[in-house]
Amino acid sequence: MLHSDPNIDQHREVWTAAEARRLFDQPLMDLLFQAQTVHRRHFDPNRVQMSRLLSIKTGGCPEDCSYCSQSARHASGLSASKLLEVERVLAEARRARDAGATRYCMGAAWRSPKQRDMPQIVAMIEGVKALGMETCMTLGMLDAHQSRQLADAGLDYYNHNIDTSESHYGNVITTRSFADRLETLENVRKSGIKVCSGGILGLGEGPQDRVDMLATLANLPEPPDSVPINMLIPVEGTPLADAAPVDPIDFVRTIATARIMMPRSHVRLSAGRTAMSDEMQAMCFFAGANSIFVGDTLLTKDNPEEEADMRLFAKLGLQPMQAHEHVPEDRAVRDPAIPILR
Ligand code: SAM
Ligand code: DTB
Ligand code: SF4
Repeated sequence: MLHSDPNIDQHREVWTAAEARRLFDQPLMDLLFQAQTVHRRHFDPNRVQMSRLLSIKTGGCPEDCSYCSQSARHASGLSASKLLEVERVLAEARRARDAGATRYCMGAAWRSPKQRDMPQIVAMIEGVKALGMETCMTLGMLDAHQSRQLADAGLDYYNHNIDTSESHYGNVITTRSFADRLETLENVRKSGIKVCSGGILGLGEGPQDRVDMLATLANLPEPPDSVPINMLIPVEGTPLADAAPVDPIDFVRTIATARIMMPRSHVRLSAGRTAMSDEMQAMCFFAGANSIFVGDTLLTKDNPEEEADMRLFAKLGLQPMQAHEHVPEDRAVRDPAIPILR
């Protein structure tokens, strides 16, 4: 189906929910083969981008996201802290760079940033860039003016997840709407910052919610540059503490479907890797995931130890992707034998 929005490249097709579901439901071997074929057209399949996270303002968040340890509305036992000093952030960033991270992602437990915090945020962006790393921030909702301020500071990426499908959204978060999320994504895109947006599996959603979420992302005026797919880390004291675990094969199917629907995006195997076997992670990389978070802490929860990731990379023959690495389009080999691919 062609895009009906006149502002969008008319040659780019939109994904209908039904098309996305057909991809997702295929026999697994067909889905994986297609995903790996698409992946090889646009990326070196043996390279994985590595991002490092730092919580620059932890806990005490006014939003009620039912998965999150940082919401002030849940008794997760996490105490709120103030925005970190710029020097502290830069010292952490330097360590991450020396350990091989190429992108530094700074997250704050805010509904949206306050104007008084902007000078500190701008100084963090400028300082991390000066270390030679790509910068990413996730600070909650942004209006057009705030997006421009961050763009002017040189911010490379802004992370803002849609988390789940539009129809499941209200079951997970009530203090903001799905439309609010899309509005921030639009402000970010218009300011020229690259968009990082994805979601979480394990929020009680069904398969149609998963593909609907992917269709929303793939059908944005430009698909996000990075698409984090998180697996819920159940947090005691939150409404989703006892949510049913995600079936690993369904998780892999979601990664593969994301790869096919957003062929040029970095698909990030995000939160939840401590609960995944090496084999499951290997399947995710085969399905087209080509980015991870490195370092033993995400924002507030555990991530695999650096040595464990180094062992996994060595076993799989994976190499870190360099900052700003780009695979030229002419490297692509088209395979006309696969009808579903564009
Ligand atoms: N407060 C900002 C916001 O929500 O946009 C930024 C930080 S927020 C913690 C970043 C993302 O982390 C969320 O959108 C969600 O997708 C993910 N996340 C949070 N808690 C999680 C959990 N327990 N398990 C998996 N992913 C989680
Ligand atoms: C994203 O999609 N996942 C990251 C990042 N963007 C900011 C956050 C994961 C958080 C996991 C739970 C925690 O550490 O509190
Ligand atoms: Fe706040 Fe972000 Fe956590 Fe939601 S996900 S409660 S907005 S920190």
